[in-house]
Formats: sequence, structure tokens, C-alpha cells
Amino acid sequence: SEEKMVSLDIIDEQLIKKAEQEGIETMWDRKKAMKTPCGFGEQGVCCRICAMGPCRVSPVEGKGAQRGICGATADTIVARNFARMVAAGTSAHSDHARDIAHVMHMASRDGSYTIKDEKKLLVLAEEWEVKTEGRDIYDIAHEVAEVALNEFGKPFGTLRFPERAPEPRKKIWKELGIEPRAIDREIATIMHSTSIGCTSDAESLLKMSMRTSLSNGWGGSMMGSEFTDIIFGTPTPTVTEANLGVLEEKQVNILLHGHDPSLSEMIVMAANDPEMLKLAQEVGAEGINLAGICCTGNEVTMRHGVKLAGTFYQQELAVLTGVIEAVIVDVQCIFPSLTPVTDCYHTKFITTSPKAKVTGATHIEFNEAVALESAKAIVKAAVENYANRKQDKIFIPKSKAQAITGYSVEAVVKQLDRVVNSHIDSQGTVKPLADVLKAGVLRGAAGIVGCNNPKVRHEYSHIEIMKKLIANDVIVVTTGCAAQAAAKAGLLSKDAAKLAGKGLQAVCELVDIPPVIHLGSCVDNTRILKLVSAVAKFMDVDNSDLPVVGVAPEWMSEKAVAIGTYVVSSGIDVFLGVVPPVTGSKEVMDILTNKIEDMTGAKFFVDTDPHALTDVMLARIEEKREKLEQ
Ligand code: BF8
Ligand code: SF4
Repeated sequence: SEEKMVSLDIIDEQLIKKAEQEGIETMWDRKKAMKTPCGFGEQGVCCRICAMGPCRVSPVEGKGAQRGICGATADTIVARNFARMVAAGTSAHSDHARDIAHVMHMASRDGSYTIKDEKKLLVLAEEWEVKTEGRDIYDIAHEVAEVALNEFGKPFGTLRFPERAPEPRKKIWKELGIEPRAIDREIATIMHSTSIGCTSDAESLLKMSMRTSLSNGWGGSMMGSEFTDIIFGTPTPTVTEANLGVLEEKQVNILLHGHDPSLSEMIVMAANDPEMLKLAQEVGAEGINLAGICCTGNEVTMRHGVKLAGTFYQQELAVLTGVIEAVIVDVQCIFPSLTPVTDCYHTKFITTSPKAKVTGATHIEFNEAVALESAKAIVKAAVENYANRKQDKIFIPKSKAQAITGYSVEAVVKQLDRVVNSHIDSQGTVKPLADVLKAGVLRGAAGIVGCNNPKVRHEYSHIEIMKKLIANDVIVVTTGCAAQAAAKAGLLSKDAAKLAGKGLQAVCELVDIPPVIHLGSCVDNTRILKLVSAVAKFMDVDNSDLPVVGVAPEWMSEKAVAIGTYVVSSGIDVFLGVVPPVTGSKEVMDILTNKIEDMTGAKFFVDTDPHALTDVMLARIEEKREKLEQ
């Protein structure tokens, strides 16, 4: 029923109860123990950049300490802290991309890593002026990878991908002086400028943050998406299932968690290897069941339909089912608490990256040079652990929902071609999308992205906002843990079209898509940039002219801060459901939620009430429509 489809399932409560009964601590216990968070930290006015401090200044003008020992004001301290979050988030996405670029550089016809989407590689080669004629595809791949790796540290010029933006957008970046240069350079510049006694001007720090964030969105993240498609294939729509009910009692369950597809793709391959399947049968299992968590989950579901166990906040809960033979992780969003939680079960917690070793975990380093062999060793360890399950500790919740994943921009465009098969010249373009937007059949589009955060009722905001938007004929695209929330709620199924308004419903039927579209992992937010920019270019306007919004209802990560900043810098309004630590500075608040609009044509909106937040979104969308129709 409709009610059931979107109601928040009770399974998590059952597992939380199981944790209590077994005396296992989860994030909710720790959240409780944390009591009230530090007000200074929460408002961003705590500085520990040098050893004269830490200094905590008053967020209130004229009351309490107004300056740190060096003289830094609340504005300076808040802006510095914000900038460092952007730098950290950018480093995470971009360092992930760097690894993917290295993998492309080692790709070979007979190795573990090959080139799956030659066409996409050739398009990129052309864009980057890498010679293609008469060359072996692997030579081209290696040179493109080298060009990409140079984007991190090239001494002169600006990045290549921003060229893809609409002309008026590029002009804005140039005029603001925020065209991103080398990726590592932008991160280093922020670390330098935010060190003691360097930049104290808040606006200048925020502009630097914008430039650095652009080196993420139109740099590292975009590289991550593009290269992953080239090496492992550009996603096409696939049907899958989501939620902890995808775990199988009679199979070896491997939980894939983290971010970098160069590991998870190999694990998928290894788990399908006949040798491994035979081994699984030998230990008495019916097969090997892979289930994804976090962005790795998104990556492998996009390309292989691997089932989604769930979101960031379900990582501990998945282990509590007692049927996970191994949690295999690489980098980012991995709770250190997986060590004590897995210790309560037979579950092996296997770290694989030298960049993310976790105390108490089993470290089996993944070696890309012998990737498949490496992956097999990891899968083997999981299979061999099947016999060690504690039978009395097993509980698999029943809940799962059907979902369609795998919508790359290419897949979306292909799907749109169904509408225009009579007008051959508009095939392969975003014309149909632009048309329904212009006509108002769709009022607008929203990208709903980001994490879970125990500061808010889990997944409530994600789902409420999605439901309200689609009911108002706003099509939703989604990535990250928000996408998994949508999957679990049944919103990624074609059935969900019945929750949509008349216009969106008609589009869903005509184009044969769900009303909420899974575009991938968090680096794949660049697919949104690409799609929005394509529509803007097609309509001969800028991104900021389109009735399009970005939303992060339950964000928590520094990566999310970097994403939000590049989205606003790209001309798209960003709506946050969790308050960022900037409220201690009037100036920073004023820039982010007001003045930045004069610079980029977009700004931040914050409201912890999802319904109020959505009302503002809808109003903003209609405002843009009015201007667009003039
Ligand atoms: O990069 S949405 S909790 S998994 S940070 Fe992490 Fe947030 Fe999930 Fe992927 Ni994105
Ligand atoms: Fe205090 Fe200034 Fe040092 Fe920050 S940089 S800790 S405000 S003295």
C-alpha cells in the first residue's frame, strides 16, 4: 500500500533492541552519552589552529571574548573552519579520483582492469586533445590518465573539466577569480591561508572555499565519475533490492562498504568466480551474497545491480544481524566502532587501504597490481568464516524494497529518446527534458543527496522532502545515502509514480522511469552538474536560471560541505536540513545565505523542518520559472 511504501520501517528499531539485549553499543548510545554538544564548536567559534589557543570566542557581539589571542574575530574563526571543511571534503573525493586515475593508468587488455567504455574514453580524449587516431585504446587510456594525474599538481593554468560549464557560468568564475587551478594546489592554498596569521578576511576565505570546492565538483569528483565509467562501464538501469532484508541466511554474506570502485569491482568479480562459489558450497553455503553500504554500495548497484544493504547509519545494524561473514572496507564513512561490534560476532572486519587502517580490524592490503588475486584472498577469508556463525545470534529483518538504479546521464538521455523517436534530430539530447521543464509539465528538478545524521530523525527528512517534491511535479535525482533511503522507501520503483503529481506521473509513464532517479555515489553528484549544465546550454541560459535545487537534508560529512559549496558556486541553490557550524559569525551567515547570490546566482537555505524547507524550495522553483518564462 501507499502507506507501507513510504513508511519508515521498524526493522531498525528491532535491531537496536537486539543490540541492547546483547549489550552492544551503537551510534545511538554514543549519541546519548555525548549529551549536549559544545555550543562553541556547534557555532564554529572554537579555534585550535595554533598552540596559543584553543581560543573560543563569543558568538555574540559585545559580550564575552571578542577575539582570540592572535586577534582573530568570530568571523575569521568561523570562515577558517568552514574553509578547512571544504578543503578536507575536496581532498577525500579527489584523492579517491587520483586512485582511480592510477588504476586507469595501469589498465591493460589482459589485466584485472580493462577499459569497458571505449566510446566515453574517446570522447574525453578528444575533449582533452589527446591524439586518438591509429592508436591502441590502452595507449590512449594511459595518456588520458596521465593528463588527469597532472590536474592535481600542474603548475600553470586552470582545470580542464570546468570548460564543460555554460559560458555565462565560466564568465562568473573568471570574474570572481575562482576558476580552480590544480586540485592539490587549491587544497594546499586553503591549509596555508587558514594557518595562524594568514587570511583573516571572511569573504576572501569563502571565495577560496568556492574555488577549492570547484576543484572538487569540476575536478576530482568529476574525474572519479568519468574514469569509473570508462574503466568499469557507464551504468544502465538495473532492478535491485534494498534494505537489510537482502541478507541471506543460507549464503555467505559479504558487506561491501566504503567508496572506491577499484576494490569493490574486483570483489564483485571474485565473488562470481567459480572457484569461490565452489569453496562456498564446500563450507555448506548456497552461494555468496554481496550487499552494499554507503557509496561503494551505490557504485556496485549502479553497474551490477548488487543489492543495497542500506545507508551509512545501518553499518552497525547490518553486523547485528549475525549473518555477515565479512565487512570489507576501503576508505571514508567507516565507523571505527565496527571493530567492537564485529568482535561480538563471528564477522571479520577487513580493512584494505593503507589510507584507512582501523584499530582492531584485520588488514588485508589490496594490491591493484594483482587486483583480482588480492580480491579473491579477501573473499576467501569471508567464505571460510561462514562456519563460525553463532546460530543463536541470527536475526535478519524481513524488510526490503524493489528499486531501479543505474541512471547515468547517458542512460537518462537514452531513456528520453523514447519520447522523441519520431524527431530524429533531437535524439541523444536533453531536448525532451528541456521541453517538459519549459512547458511546466515538470515544475523543476531537485538533487537530493547526502548522509544520515543522528541530529535528525533518521531518513524522515529525505523521504518527506522527496514525497512532497514529486507530489508537486518536481522530478528528483538522488545520490549517496539519500539514494539508499529512497530505495528502501520504494521511491526508486516505477510504482512510486503514483505518489507523483499529474505532470510528473505523465513523464514517468512516457519515459518509463521512476519519479526518483538514482544517479550514483557522492562523486556522482557531478552527473547532476553535467545534466543541469547540458539543459542550461541547450536552453541558452545559465544553471542559475533553471528551476533546479540541491538538497542535503541529513548531511554530516566534510565532503558534503565541499559539495554544497560547489553546487552553490555552480549556480544552484542548496537547501540544508542540518545547520552547519557557521552560526557564530554574522558575516559568514550573511554571505552564505544572502550575499553569495549576488556573486553566483545561488545561495544556501537552512531549516531543520523538512516541510518548511520544501516549501521554500518550491517557492524558489516557481520564482525561477517566472523569470525563465519572461
Ligand atoms: O560519500 S552520503 S554518509 S557514504 S559522505 Fe558517507 Fe554521506 Fe553516505 Fe559516500 Ni557521501
Ligand atoms: Fe587562538 Fe588565533 Fe591561535 Fe586560533 S590562531 S588558536 S584564535 S591564537
